[in-house]
Parts: sequence; C-alpha cells; structure tokens
Amino acid sequence: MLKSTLIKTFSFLFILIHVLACQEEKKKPINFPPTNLAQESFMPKPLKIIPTHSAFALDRYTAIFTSENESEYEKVGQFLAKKIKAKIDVEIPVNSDAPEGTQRVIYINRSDSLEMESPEAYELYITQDTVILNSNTAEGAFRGIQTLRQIIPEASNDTLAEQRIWPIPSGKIIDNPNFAYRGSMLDVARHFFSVEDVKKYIDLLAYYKINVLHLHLTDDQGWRIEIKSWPKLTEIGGSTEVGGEAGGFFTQEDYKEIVAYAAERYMTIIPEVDMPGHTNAASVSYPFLNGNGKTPKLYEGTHVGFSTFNTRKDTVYAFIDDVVREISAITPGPYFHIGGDESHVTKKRDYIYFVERVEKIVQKHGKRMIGWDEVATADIDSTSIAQWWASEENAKKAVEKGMQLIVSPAKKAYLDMQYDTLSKHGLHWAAYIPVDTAYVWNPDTYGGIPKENILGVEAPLWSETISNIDELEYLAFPRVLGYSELSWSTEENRDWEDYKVRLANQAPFLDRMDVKYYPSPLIDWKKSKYTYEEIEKD
Ligand code: TNX
Repeated sequence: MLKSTLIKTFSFLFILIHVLACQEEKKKPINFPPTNLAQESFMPKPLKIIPTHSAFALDRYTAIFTSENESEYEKVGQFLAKKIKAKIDVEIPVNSDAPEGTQRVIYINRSDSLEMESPEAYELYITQDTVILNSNTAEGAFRGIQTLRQIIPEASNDTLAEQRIWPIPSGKIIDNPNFAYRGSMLDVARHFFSVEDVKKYIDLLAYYKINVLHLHLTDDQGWRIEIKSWPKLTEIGGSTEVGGEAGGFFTQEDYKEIVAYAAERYMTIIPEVDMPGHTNAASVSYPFLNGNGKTPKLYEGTHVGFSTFNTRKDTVYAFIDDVVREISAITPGPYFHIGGDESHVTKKRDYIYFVERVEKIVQKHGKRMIGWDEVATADIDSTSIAQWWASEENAKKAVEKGMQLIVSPAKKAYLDMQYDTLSKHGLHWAAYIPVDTAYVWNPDTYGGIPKENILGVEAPLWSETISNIDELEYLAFPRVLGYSELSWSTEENRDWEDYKVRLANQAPFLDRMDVKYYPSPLIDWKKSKYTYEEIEKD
C-alpha cells in the first residue's frame, strides 16, 4: 500500500517536472491584465483569499492529476474535468500520461499538513503554471473544486494568445466551513417531485457547498417511499397530492439512485417520516394506524394538525420498526428524521410516550434521531437532534438536554415563504422573506443558543404551493445561496453589499443551468435571461 502510494507520488512528480521542463522551452510569456482573486464572485465566500494579481491560463494544454489513481481523489478530478467540459467545452485529461504539448497542471492532492483539520477544509494555490488543491480528504477536495469552478471565466480571452485561454485569477485560498451541517429540505409529500428534479436540485446545491438534503417523504397528502413490507403505503397513500393530481412515489431503487447521486457530491440524504401527526396518508393505507377517531380519507388540501397515529398500540410500533428498518438499510447517512411537528390532536402525554419509544427504534437501526423542535418536550437522548423551526422554548429545552440543534427558523429560513406580496408562489404565515431578510441574520447567535449546540443551518422548502421544478426553483433560488453562505462563511466574511454583487454575478451560471430563479429587484442581475418585469407579467 505504502509502496504503491510512493510509486504514484514519484510518478506524479516525474510527470510534473517533465511538464514544467517542457513548459520552460515553449513558454511564451502571456501578459495578463492584472487580476484580483479577492474580487471574484465566490459563493459562499471563502475564509481567506490572498490575491497575487496574475493568472493561470486554463486551456486545452492543461492536465489534471490527482494523488492516488483510481481513488476518491481521481473521481473528484474527473468531476472537475466533466464540469470544465460542460462550461467551456474543453477536454482536460485526468491522470493520463501528460499528453503531447501539456503546459499546465491542476493537481488535486491529499495533504496531511493543512492549517485546518476539518474534513472539508482545503487550500487552493493558483500560480501561472499550476493550480494545487490540497485537502485532508476527498470531501475537502470536492468542496475545493466548486471554488475553482466558480472562477473559471464563462468566456475565453482570445486577445491574449493564439489559442483560446480562460484566465483564472492567481492567489491563495484557505477555506473551511463555519458549520459542518449545511442543508436544504425538500417536501416531496405535498407535491411529488421526480428523481430527475431531485437530482437537478442536488447538483445545484452541491455547487454552493451545501452538504445535506433532507427529504420530507411522508405527510397527510402522500406517502412517497416504497416500503416492501407495507405495500399499500405507496399504492394508496402515494396515489394523490395537493390539488388532486396523481402524486407518485420513489421505489427503493429510485431512492438509492438519489442517495448515490448525492454521495458522489459528498452530500448526505436525510429521510423524514413525519409522525405521529401528518400521518393521514399512512392511516388511509392501513386504518389500524389511525388514532384520531375518524375514518381517514385521502386528503388533497393544505390544512395541518388533524391526523395522528394511535400511540398506544404495539402494532403501530411494529409497523414503525419495519419502516425505519427498511429506510435505514438504504440510507448510508447517520440520521433518521421522525418529524414530530404539529401533532395537535395527539394528547401531550401520548406524544411524549410516542417520541421516546420511536427514538429507541431509530437507535436500534443504527441512526441518530432528528425531530422538529417539539420533540425536545420528550425525555430524549443528548445524541438526538432538534430542528428549531418555531419554538424558542423548545430550542432552549433541547440545549438543556445537551442536544444539538439544526437552525431553521421559519421567519428567516423557510424557502416556501413568499418574497413579498407579489410573489407568485409560497405562503406567508411566518413572514415575507425578501432576499435581504433571508441573508441578513446570524445563525451563530440566533436566539442566544450557544454555538457548540448548533450543528448547522437548514432551509426547508415545503411544497403546498409548488408542483413542478420551475416553481421549486422560483422559491429556492436565489435565497438558498444565502443560506449556503450563512452556514459556510464566518460572520466577519458576510456583508450584504458585497453579497449582493456576488449574487448578481451568479446569473450566468443559473441561466446556463436553466434555473428559473426569482430575479429579485433588490439585485442588479448580471445579464439575466429573466427580468423582474417579465416574470411578473407571466
Ligand atoms: C409548518 S414547519 C409545517 C409544515 C408546513 C409548513 C408550511 C413544520 C415543521 N411544519 O407542515 O408545510 O409549515 O410553511
């Protein structure tokens, strides 16, 4: 093992020396206009940026090398090559013998000597001849290549040389996330979204270094994940959605495909089965589960808080055991979200009994329980996590229990809140959240929760008012970029005026990805396809 690593390292050095030697012979100095790495539109903003005012000339004579062929690092290199090809239509070889004429190298390197030890830390050194990306782990390298992607110009600079080059500003970046958990949630229960839609969302989130996607898989209106031991959940419970359309569900194979797609982007999928409330679709499928005393019928409206499981029947817990077991078996991430919100027709003592019993089931299947902040009213373990969406009192209870919190205050972080009174989609029960309100707050100190109790930030997207990917994008973009920065960047590096400009410069990327973002009039969008006036006219 050690021997092969040494051989690889030496062969890499050999190639590098060879490439650099060839370069010396051929080097025609290119006079770049001065660059300023610190002024680039990074999103989220890196921890430290030190510009050196020159540039690395990316072109078809560039090659990528990574430490450890065939490894996770090589996959990161290939991911970068694929994205370079998609952006500027240049094929860059990865770990192949330096091709004829190779002049410059991007090296993605595992390093044990970074200033920061977090697995997602990376350092990027950009000089005229080489780009060196150092990280402790492939995950860190993956975050680092997102940064690099963001500074590859959209257009080449043909005036500088005979061949087309894409100058990347030179300098050094040292980066590391403020919070380890940076998430978004997608509600696929109120309206169902396809595997393709979810993959597109994942791909966009990964570009902005978000590393968690929480899937709200079940609710009153629909059950969206195949459970082999209880097939009616999807046959009946998945057959409709808000507004009465056909609904749908993920087979376990579909779900695995989503998990694998996310894993390739170092993103964790968190499955949520919401209970004991929000369970009408399950109870229609299997009426013995029902505890609200009524005969459950399929529900296509948007009210909340009317359903509950029967919390005093052992058969209900046997059912939950099957559901948690089957989903946990296809979920590599460490978490299982049990919902637990708005159980308005569950008696308080029944609710507490239920949460405590379900926590044990989740633990038995090897997962860490997450629940909406109400779960902190039960006597649960400090290893469980509360997602703070509404109640400061519950958040404080969670802290008293030594639990960690995911910060998702509806007033600040709900992607389904309307931007303003003119917004085409969304609700406003918590607030109107324009793009500045979404960004100008501080999760590090929100509600006085000690920072060591904060696992991170998550922006939930509930889908009562959105039924397709365009509408999803309208609510999520651009606000989700702000949540990425609130969870990745430090407070000292966050500034609305500076953010506004960097956000405006995301337009070419979002357009190229065909994202139907909301072109907020607060932002001076860089040549956006959609103007505010046009979208409001639709
Ligand atoms: C509250 S947030 C809910 C959801 C709704 C959402 C709409 C939470 C834990 N529960 O059931 O979809 O508001 O904004």
